[in-house]
Amino acid sequence: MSGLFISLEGVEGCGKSTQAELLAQWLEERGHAVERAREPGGTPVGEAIRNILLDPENSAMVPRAELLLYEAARAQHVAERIRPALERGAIVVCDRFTDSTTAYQGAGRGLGREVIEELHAVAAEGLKPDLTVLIDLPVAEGLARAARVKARDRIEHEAAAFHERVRQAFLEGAAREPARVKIVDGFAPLEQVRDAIRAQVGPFLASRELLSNTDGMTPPA
Ligand code: Z5A
Repeated sequence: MSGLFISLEGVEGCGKSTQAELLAQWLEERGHAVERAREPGGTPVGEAIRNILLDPENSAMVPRAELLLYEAARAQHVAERIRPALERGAIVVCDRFTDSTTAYQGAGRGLGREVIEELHAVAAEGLKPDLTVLIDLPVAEGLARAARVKARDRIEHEAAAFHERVRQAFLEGAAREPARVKIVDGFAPLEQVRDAIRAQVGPFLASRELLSNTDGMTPPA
């Protein structure tokens, strides 16, 4: 595959959606074909599953059913949109991917990393992001920001301790895979977060010889 797969991760309200759009625009301005994606969702089947997953009425959903629904939406997303976009040579900018499942269902729900990684291999057919930007933010700030813009969904109804486990799991994932997962401080002003993401993505693209205008950025060693 000739494209590039970038995911953005973090606790709710950390600014992923805002930054995913800014990153997609920046890449397009530099002449790249960009595929915008988000999980759960991104396809008609995935959006239907998303509605089930986030509906606060579905409070009886057990953790394993939740896990399988996220993975089912992902299987459809990878097959229908992500792989074809990568095969066309596009840069896929995805708001959440497998790291979210590891954090939310693995750590948040306590299902453990092993079973989840086996399911990733099935649902995503072994596909991993080339680069992941983890926008780290204290849980209380993220939930407060999210509450200002939308009603709380089923996951956001979870207790603060659940979201703390999720945040820690994201950070542990970044520590396990420092070459792929880059941490950006989400508490900084929006423009500063944007620039910090560009400072990670620009050299990465340059190292893949994809960025024609690197503005003097040098590839990482
Ligand atoms: N989930 C899961 O459990 N397992 C999985 O495998 C996957 C997902 C894939 C999806 O919800 C839920 O599914 C999510 C994880 C779970 N859990 N919850 N809840 P979603 O897609 O509806 O929402 P989200 O992914 O959690 O994101 P969000 O709440 O929409 O927030 P965001 O995208 O991170 O942030 P934002 O919308 O860009 O910004 C939020 C507000 O903050 C907005 O007013 C911005 O203008 C403001 N903002 C952004 N950046 C800043 C800075 N730097 N300073 C100040 N204010 C800012």
